[in-house]
Amino acid sequence: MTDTTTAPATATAPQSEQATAAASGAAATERFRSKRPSTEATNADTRRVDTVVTEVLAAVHDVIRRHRVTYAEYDALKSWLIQVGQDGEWPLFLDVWVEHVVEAVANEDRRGSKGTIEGPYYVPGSPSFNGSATLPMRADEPGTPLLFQGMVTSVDGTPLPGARIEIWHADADGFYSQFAPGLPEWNLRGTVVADELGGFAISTVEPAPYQIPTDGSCGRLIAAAGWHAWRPAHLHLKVSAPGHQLITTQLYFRGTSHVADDIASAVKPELILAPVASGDGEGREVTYDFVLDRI
Ligand code: MBD
Ligand code: FE
Repeated sequence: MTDTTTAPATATAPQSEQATAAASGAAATERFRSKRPSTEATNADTRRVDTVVTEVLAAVHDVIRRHRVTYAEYDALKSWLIQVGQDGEWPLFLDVWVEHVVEAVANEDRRGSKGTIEGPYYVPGSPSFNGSATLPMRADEPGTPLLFQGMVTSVDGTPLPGARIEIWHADADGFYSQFAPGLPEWNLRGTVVADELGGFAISTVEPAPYQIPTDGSCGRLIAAAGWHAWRPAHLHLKVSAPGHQLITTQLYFRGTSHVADDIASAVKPELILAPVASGDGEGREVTYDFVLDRI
């Protein structure tokens, strides 16, 4: 491993502000708008729109008939849907309850590493490091130190030097930089370029489980339905290399809460890490290798 670098993180928001659903929802909505082309730009085939939308509506009609949905419930739905938009929580809602099926369909032919959902909190362009890095973090960043290392190879086992590993995750309080106030801009976000052997080593801290904000529309739905609001602690990753398909994935931690009942249905057995105590006794470490499918 070469080039161990640590980027200083720079503060962007005052520590005094509270994390609110409206603030992180608005940030996620804004982020989505800025990264995606407008819907007018996608070439929607009329017949496909007809088929898919007709079937979605038929499924809704069927539920209304089977459960004899009332006008009071219909009006409650209308006001809730309006509020989801006002809270900016459409990205959150869709990524928690819909994206996992889109991901399963999109990646069903892959032979390499498993992917899973991206979620609402990816930001492109994080600080870049060569081979081995400590993610940008605060001087007093809370949490158990975690060394996450491995190799990136092609499906035939060929190492992929120069592969890019983008990583982002919540802090030990469950907050993501750029979506909660008071965190340095790139806190716990980075891009690590694999070394000449395809290897990488990333020092960070273990993330906490993530609770869907309770004060917004998604939180109201969860409370109304009597569900829990939790995702298990996870690392988000995007791994890519020339000539290979980018994989978007997440990794979880064995034995941590909600690994078996993720509200976003995004855990797969292959994605559960089992870190061990580090040699230096300071924290934990784990090895995980990424295998990329060819384009
Ligand atoms: C997350 O951190 C996340 O990964 C997803 C999918 C939804 C909400 C919060
Ligand atoms: Fe997440």
